[in-house]
Amino acid sequence: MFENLSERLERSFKILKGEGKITEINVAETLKDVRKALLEADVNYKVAKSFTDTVKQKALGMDVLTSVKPGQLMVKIVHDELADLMGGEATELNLAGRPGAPTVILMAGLNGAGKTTMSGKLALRLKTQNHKKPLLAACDTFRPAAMEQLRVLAEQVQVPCYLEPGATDPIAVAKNAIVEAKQKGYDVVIVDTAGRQSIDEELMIQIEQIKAAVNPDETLLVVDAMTGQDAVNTAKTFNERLEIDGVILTKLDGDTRGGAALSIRTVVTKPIKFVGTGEKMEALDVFHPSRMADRILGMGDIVSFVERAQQQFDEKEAKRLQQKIAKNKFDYNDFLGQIEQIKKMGNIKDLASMIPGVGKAIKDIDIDDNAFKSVEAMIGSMTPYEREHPECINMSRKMRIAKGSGNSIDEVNRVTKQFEQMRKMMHQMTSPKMAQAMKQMQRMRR
Ligand SMILES: Nc1nc2c(ncn2[C@@H]2O[C@H](COP(=O)(O)OP(=O)(O)O)[C@@H](O)[C@H]2O)c(=O)[nH]1
Ligand SMILES: [Mg+2]
Repeated sequence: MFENLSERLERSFKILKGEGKITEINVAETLKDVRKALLEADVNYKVAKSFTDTVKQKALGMDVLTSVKPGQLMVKIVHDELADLMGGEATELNLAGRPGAPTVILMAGLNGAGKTTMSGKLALRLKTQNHKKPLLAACDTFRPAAMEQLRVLAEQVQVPCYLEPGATDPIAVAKNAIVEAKQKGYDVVIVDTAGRQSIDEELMIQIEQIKAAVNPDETLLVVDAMTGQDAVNTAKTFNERLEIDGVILTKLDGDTRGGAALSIRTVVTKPIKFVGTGEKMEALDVFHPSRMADRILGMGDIVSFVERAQQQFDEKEAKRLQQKIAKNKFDYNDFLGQIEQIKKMGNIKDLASMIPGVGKAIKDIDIDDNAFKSVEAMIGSMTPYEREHPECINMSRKMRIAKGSGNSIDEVNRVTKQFEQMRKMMHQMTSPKMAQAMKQMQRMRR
């Protein structure tokens, strides 16, 4: 599955091998290659572009972890973004149903996409995994052989099949199947429908009418993953007409390039719920975006390694700072660290403009990384002792710092004063008294 894409991505990451750190230049180079790999896999070009843009932003804003190499970090970021692209979490079928009525699942799609096969697979899964009593409804009255095909599959998975030999009206068959289910106590009805070679008006009107008649809990669109971007376009059209609940990708066992799996979620904004991986009735998998990303990259070990390193780094750093603040020991080194963090988050103006009400106000003011330059210079002119003991900075030390950093004494005064205020405020927020006051306030709100 997706062998070519996996290989191409792995080659892209090689660009970062031997590089000491992530820079604008080596990230741009790597991502140019990643984007090419995605396009070759038939991923929608807009999706590929926004994907690499996001990865770039994340890569440049990442914490520097000495234990993690740039190539490894990139694998992790690309992995997470791939999973995100495919929907993040797996999406369940809605089987809750309505009181007194069976859950109805409507299968839609083009001819040969795998609807009938998937109907059989779903019936088997619902029976064995969800302990349901499904009924298969043969509503492809367009081809008599299609009804027979479903009957044979139903027998194979030992699920009853509702069929009206010689019927020509799929809407009537679907309605009758639901009546039968109610009478006989089946709790899920899977409605298999006819397809066409390509989307045509007649097919769309017919499936719309069936949908209106049976009011399904789940309308699932079955698409052939081998058809790449065509599958994405089919899904888009069906969704516009039919308001589908999810997509099933079939034939992922074949020579699939991956474009459909990677683009559908973004283009159609509907989740992929299942994938078909063979002709056998058992060849059905729940679609797990994260596991699919694992498979595409084939580098699960690196991903979990980076995850662990990041977690440890975050926790250790957060705890250390917390303890320092609690002891009122937050110093200029910590302050510098915080400035670094803020700078890594990207352009500050962009960030600040996201705060409601601020956007316009700062539009004409030039805020960028330079905003910290003079503060950084001041801290740079402090001795290690002064950085760790902010309270020792007296007038003569301030004068030396001002001279060393090219700032006026007023400016140094202002910064040190603000630092002391900030330190005091942070300390108060962690003190037991403060915690008590917060609790009291919360109680008052209830
Ligand atoms: N390899 C493979 N073949 C499949 C898969 N799903 C369906 N098929 C085959 O695709 C063909 C068309 O399937 P069918 O269910 O009749 O499609 P329908 O016209 O949409 O009902 C059949 O030969 C199936 O065996 C799959 O996941 N993998
Ligand atoms: Mg069929």
